[in-house]
Amino acid sequence: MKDVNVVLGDITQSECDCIVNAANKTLLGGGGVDGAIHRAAGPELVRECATLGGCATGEAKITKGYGLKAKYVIHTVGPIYSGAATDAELLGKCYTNSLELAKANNLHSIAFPAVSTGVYGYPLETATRIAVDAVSAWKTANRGYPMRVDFYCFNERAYAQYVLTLKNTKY
Ligand code: AR6
Repeated sequence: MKDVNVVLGDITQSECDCIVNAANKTLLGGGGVDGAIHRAAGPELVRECATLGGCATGEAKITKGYGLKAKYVIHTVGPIYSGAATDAELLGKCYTNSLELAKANNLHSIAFPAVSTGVYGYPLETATRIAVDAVSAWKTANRGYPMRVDFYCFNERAYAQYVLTLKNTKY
């Protein structure tokens, strides 16, 4: 897919215009990538997050990036994996709504973690397919708006899964 990359590494080091946080509904921080982003951004981030009134599953909200290299953080809340049909729909919405919010703010590069695949238990293989398909559909619908997408993978297994999924996708 044009302008889509798979990166093995720590998303807090990304120099994209915005990075996406796999947050929880409170937006007040947590473990995993959420904890890492808040640590790297510094305490101003949680102060801004506290003014946002939380975030529903599948939705996204934007803040500044403070101490991060990225200028903005887009906070999205993935579904807690349950096996229900709505899981996939909600996870897809996380990607689509994050991309929409980035575009609404005139941003042209975005880094995503593998939302819901850690603490929230979403099986990696399915979650990767949903992430890639959502980005692909959004790019098709937004032809003419340049947007670089970096999928950040925190381990070799996730990296291999993203590379394979992108390879097996027809655009
Ligand atoms: N850079 C990139 N990816 C990372 C990093 C990092 N620094 N750290 C972890 N990952 P998780 P979730 C990967 O659990 O499943 C939090 O407590 C990790 O390997 O961070 O959406 C929130 O507050 C995994 O592949 O997010 C919520 O309560 C992916 O990021 C809850 O966890 C997501 O794992 C959200 O759970």
